Amino acid sequence: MKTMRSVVAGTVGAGKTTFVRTLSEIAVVNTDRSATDETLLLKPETTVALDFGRLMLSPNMDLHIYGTPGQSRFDFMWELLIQNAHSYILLVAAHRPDDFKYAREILVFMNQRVKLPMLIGLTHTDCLGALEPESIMNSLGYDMNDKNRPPIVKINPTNRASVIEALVVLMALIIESSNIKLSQVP
Ligand SMILES: Nc1nc2c(ncn2[C@@H]2O[C@H](COP(=O)(O)OP(=O)(O)OP(=O)(O)O)[C@@H](O)[C@H]2O)c(=O)[nH]1
Ligand SMILES: [Mg+2]
Repeated sequence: MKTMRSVVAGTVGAGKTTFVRTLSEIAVVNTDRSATDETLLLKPETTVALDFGRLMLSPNMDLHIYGTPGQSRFDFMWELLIQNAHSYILLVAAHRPDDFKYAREILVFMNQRVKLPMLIGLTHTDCLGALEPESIMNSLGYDMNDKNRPPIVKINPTNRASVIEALVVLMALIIESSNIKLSQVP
């Protein structure tokens, strides 16, 4: 059995835990605990270590999917998870512009440690005040016209079809980065 490992990183409340729960075929390992600080204003619980889920990709390949904590005081978990990953998704809540700077800091953290296929997942695009992808990408330090920028996918983590769609984009990036031709994939 071959195992792919993907990490779902991103800002507090962006939807990382929800993404893992929606995708996983097994009961997820979840470490959400009562929020005690400013996160409490946003939601009652927050991830303190990791979320873990699993999905069969084929009879001989599975995907282990790990959600990170959003809070930077748990960044030792970001380190641990990203060092063992084959790819990652950065989730950014499109309706919380105050968090874009922090999302950029998470990106810098990851990119200083690994060079992996990754995409930007915009969540909460259905919410009031959601910004357009171009403006969010600018805040993250990307030029929309730059051919080398990561792909952006709008994701609703509560919707399985949406989560699967993002996963397909991620898998295509992994295949592209490993120089395997799509026609060779069984
Ligand atoms: N309307 C809407 N709600 C969303 C979306 N994505 C996530 N949510 C909701 O946002 C809330 C927070 O989601 P979580 O999955 O706990 O967020 P998280 O990124 O794991 O948060 P931390 O672990 O605290 O960093 C949940 O109630 C989700 O249902 C979205 O795209 N649209
Ligand atoms: Mg979480």
